[in-house]
Amino acid sequence: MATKPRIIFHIDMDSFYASVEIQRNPSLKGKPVIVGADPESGTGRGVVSTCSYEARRYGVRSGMPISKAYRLCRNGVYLPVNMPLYEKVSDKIEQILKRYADKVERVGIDEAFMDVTEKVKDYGDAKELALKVKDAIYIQEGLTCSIGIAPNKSVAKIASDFRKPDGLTIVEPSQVREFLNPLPVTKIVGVGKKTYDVLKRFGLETIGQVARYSKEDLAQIFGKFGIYLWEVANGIEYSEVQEPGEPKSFSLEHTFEKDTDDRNLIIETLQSQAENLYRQLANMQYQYRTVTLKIRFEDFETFTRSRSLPNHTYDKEAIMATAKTLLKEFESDPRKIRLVGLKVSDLRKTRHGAETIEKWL
Ligand code: TTP
Ligand code: MG
Repeated sequence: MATKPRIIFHIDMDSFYASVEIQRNPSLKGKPVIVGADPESGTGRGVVSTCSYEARRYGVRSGMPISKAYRLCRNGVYLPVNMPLYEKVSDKIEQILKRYADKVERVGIDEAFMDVTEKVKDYGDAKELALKVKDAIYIQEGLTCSIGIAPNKSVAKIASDFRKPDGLTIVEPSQVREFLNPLPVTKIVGVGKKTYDVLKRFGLETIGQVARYSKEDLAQIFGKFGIYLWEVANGIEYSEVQEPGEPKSFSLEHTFEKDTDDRNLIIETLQSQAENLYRQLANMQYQYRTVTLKIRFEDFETFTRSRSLPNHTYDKEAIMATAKTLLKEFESDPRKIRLVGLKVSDLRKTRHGAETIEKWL
């Protein structure tokens, strides 16, 4: 079944710590603000955590010793890091984001992914939604952010960094390759100085060069990371937006004591698995959308078959009904069955407790 291409946002706050400081003390607005000063002396030791865009014009950058920043920008305002404050603001932003997407994955204090595939009908719609998110953050917290919109996480992440501050960069599926090709390979998450030095030795400095390089050779050089690089470079990276600790699926398997062709026994086993899975869903407060049946025959040949329902659902009976439909394909197979398994996946957190769900059924 063809699935709808995903629409992923990556949100990254602009000069985050510095912007929070300016928001709290508006007299700093328009000034070069450098966060990371030694709390005792105000300047001197320590490194720059971040700085306002005004300070960046002087060449000040994250990670630079404060002493160097001070030489570059003597009229800057140097402030100590106030982590509890930034964490509080970060939590509030997460709450705002959750209003606009089913899934929000925070990946750092000032960035997050959102999967809005189910919320919008196309990229035009996604743009409107992104503007709403930007407005909400600005109105509630007085902060600007940059958003990248793309069919996968890695491209969305690169896109949010493409135009900053207060940027919005949209890369539709058909534009992914042309967007990525000219960019330096260091734009890919995980490509630091060491990886870059190796890639350069192979003549790979742009993402396009990596995309056209052999996947096998990259795997030889970098192992699994090489495959990841190649996939990202080709715009075919499919990792999901994942809430922390969020399970991807619930599944159960049962190996029969003796291989069997007893249809009643098979159905009963699946029925008990379906009920058990439903209980797990209800307890953990998840809806599901996809049901997968696994069958292993006596000769160990194993099949999995999945079917997605039109919508996410709490429906207890649909687990078994779907399993039965999927089982039909194997009913004419003369081999005995060794194992059956059921899985529910494509999960979505619900707002209702298990008791509420029970009452509905
Ligand atoms: P970034 O998003 O990398 O930087 P930023 O938000 O300050 O600026 P930009 O507009 O370019 O996104 O990092 C987020 C926060 O993490 C940043 O505000 C401070 C902190 N940080 C450090 O403490 N040390 C560092 O070296 C970097 C890069 C960030
Ligand atoms: Mg940022």
